[in-house]
Amino acid sequence: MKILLINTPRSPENRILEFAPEAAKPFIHKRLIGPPLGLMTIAAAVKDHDVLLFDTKGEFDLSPEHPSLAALVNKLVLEFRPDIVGSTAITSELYYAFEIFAEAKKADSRIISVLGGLHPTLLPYDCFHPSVDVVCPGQSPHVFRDVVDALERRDSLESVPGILLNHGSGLKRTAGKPRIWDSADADYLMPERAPLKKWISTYKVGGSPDPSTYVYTSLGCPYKCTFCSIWPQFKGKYYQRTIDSLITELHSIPDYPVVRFADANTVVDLGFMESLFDRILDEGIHKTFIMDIRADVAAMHPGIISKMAKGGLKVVICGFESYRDEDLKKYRKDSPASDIAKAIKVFHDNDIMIRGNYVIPNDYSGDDFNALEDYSASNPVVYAGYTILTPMPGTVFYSQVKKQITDHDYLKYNFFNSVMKTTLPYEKFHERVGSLWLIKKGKDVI
Ligand code: B12
Ligand code: SF4
Repeated sequence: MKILLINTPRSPENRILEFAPEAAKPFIHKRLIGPPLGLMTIAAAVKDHDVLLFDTKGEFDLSPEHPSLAALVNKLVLEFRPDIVGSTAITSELYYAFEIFAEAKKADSRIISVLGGLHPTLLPYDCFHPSVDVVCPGQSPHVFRDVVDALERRDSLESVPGILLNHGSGLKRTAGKPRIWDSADADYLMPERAPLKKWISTYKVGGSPDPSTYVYTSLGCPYKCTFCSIWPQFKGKYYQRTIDSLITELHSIPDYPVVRFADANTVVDLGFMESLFDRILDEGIHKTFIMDIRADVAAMHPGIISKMAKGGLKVVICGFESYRDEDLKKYRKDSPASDIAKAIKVFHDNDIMIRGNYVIPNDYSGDDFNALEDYSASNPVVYAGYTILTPMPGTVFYSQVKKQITDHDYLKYNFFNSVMKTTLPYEKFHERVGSLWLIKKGKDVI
């Protein structure tokens, strides 16, 4: 079968950038960079077929004068002539997946479109659209494989358990349960990186001259923060990969001196991380590592941070979220604000750069902004990020504030736009969030 996998472009909606003071604009995130790990894993599941993986994010970064998404898809379809087109979607990129499928079908009406990813996992029925034939929720490379096999055999897709099929009037789940698939351990699939060579120069973060790739050491998260999409995606479970498989993968990616662990929360099992970094040191693996670590973990376990620093950990992304314990309790962060200063010290003592992220709720008053400005300025980090506390569909926070949501345009669900009524006037609110980015001047994004 000929399979075309297309990564969605980014949503351009960014009210923080739009309303920020000019001086702050250079420091605000414009784009996050990196290869599409989910689709690379899907490509690995069907690699004995003829697969073309196309990264529109990389393409648009490489060629700022790029053609429209529609023109690009049209060209790809006419040149490659796929039987199946697959795409992936987080909430803010769902409409682009619809557009990709619609354009593909316009170019060739025989194409079967298959959608997967985070949003279809959390809200599969939300993906009902005339352009979508099949929805594959969950970690579903094996399910995708079953879909491809069924299409090749010309079997009905009703024979594939665990998918949703478009019946015209709605999506309907097929009967039966999909096979059990252990994405982190026994069934781990080494992502297909070779097809992304064309865009490798765009996968550089934080001013690094070297490209980076994503590797996950775990899936899911054992914590239950109300605003987070990841633990609902994995139903609260946490799956750890094996050290041997990680070491094999790290040895297999010489083109990528920078490795960003794509985990939600990398340091959960301290013993595992100790052993992993022992092996990294023993095997002479020299990489720059970037990972997400909670403030409480660094505050309580400085030893593991220095061990990882010796093994190449250079950048940490840390969700500070708020300077106030009452907010952190409300978010179920399970870490007091006092851990922030302790964590910063531990990271700095180990020469680790921190991207500390604060989330700004829509009910922030002028005084709240002033207090956060003071707090952030007295707890400085190399990069600080300030995004909007957004009720992502499928999260606990979404169900808590559902009635207060005023904007249902998914393009705005990327943490850069308030989708609820703000206490300050709408423009002023975004301007104040934009001004916060001046406090610590990160110049690029991670
Ligand atoms: C890597 C990553 C990225 C990468 C690559 C994503 C891409 N596709 O291009 C980059 C850096 C580009 C990125 C960007 C953004 N991201 Co991001 N990203 C992640 C991260 C860290 C890991 C995702 C991952 O690779 N997981 C591992 C893979 C294997 O799992 P997966 O993607 O779910 O794929 C599996 C299944 O879903 C399924 N599947 C996936 N696709 C398909 C397709 C088909 C056809 C099938 C059958 C199955 C299938 O099978 C896959 C393999 O098992 C997550 C956080 C996390 N730890 O989960 C955030 C996350 C997904 N990102 C998020 C967000 C919001 C963004 C941004 C909007 C952030 C921003 N404000 O800018 C931007 C979007 C673009 C931009 N503005 O620049 C949110 C999404 C929340 C939501 N509900 O929408 C997350 C959850 C982070 C968070 N803190 O909440 N991101
Ligand atoms: S915000 Fe971080 S710690 Fe909280 S549930 Fe999500 S991934 Fe886990």
